[in-house]
Amino acid sequence: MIDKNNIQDFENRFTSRTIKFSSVNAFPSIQVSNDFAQAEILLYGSHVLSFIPKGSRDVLWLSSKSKMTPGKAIRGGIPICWPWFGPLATPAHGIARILEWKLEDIYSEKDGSDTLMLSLDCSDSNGLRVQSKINVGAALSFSLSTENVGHEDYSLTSALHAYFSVSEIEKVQVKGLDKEPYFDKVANASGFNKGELCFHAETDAVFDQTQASVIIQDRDWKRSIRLEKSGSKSTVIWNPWIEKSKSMDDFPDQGYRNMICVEAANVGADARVLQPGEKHTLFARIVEE
Ligand code: TA6
Repeated sequence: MIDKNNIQDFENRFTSRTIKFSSVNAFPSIQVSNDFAQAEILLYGSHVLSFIPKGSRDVLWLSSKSKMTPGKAIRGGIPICWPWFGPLATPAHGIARILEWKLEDIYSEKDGSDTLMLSLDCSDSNGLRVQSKINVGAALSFSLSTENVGHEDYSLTSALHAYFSVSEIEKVQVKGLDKEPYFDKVANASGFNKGELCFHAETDAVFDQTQASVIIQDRDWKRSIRLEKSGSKSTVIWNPWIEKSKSMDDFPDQGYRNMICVEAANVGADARVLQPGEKHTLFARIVEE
């Protein structure tokens, strides 16, 4: 489990009006509540569970049936897929989301937002170190910086696998991917997107030539969520729909109706080969408009 002294150490060293330490099940968590938003981040997986802009509702979706047990991925929030995406190796989506991260620092910025920095040292196994920098303000900003401290090239694939909360999936459009090629993992075929994305069936689309920001437009809740990114030429869009929702024991049967995954990524042709000593940062900024 997480080294509680690490938390205790911070509780002793760190007093703040806007940051408190708590726990979710047995997972130590950091609760941020400032003038802009509230958020909860677990040290487990450096996992953002929620981001609630002041006066609004949670931007992120978290399954009511999510496991909260060591070694299991959490269903919802922003799981980190790293240092591989999907079934490239075991476990699917890599190890970062099911490992204990070290809390490196927490501080309040001059603008009143709050920043957390966490790290994971896997140099003994794959030669990689990774650091997350999470800023909670009017927007949620997330940097995932990987350094190859080993002696071999490493082909890194990763994603900030964000689950966004929506009123009703068939009332949602995703904009920003017009005229973009993608691979349809459901049809196992390439496609070319025209206009906005709408959702009326299982969707698992990998756009691997786009640096564009994406907007999730929710007609019922009258809100738009913008996802901006850098260090990424791939964006993954996922909704499991009916049958796949039923097949996952950590996913409510009707859960697909109230979520959409839009993931800033480095996947497919956008994999990043890190030579020894090289670094890469995948960055996403999420803001409700
Ligand atoms: O990002 C889409 C995806 O790769 C889907 O293919 C599906 O597997 C989803 O991730 C969830 O994966 P998980 O391992 O978290 O159940």
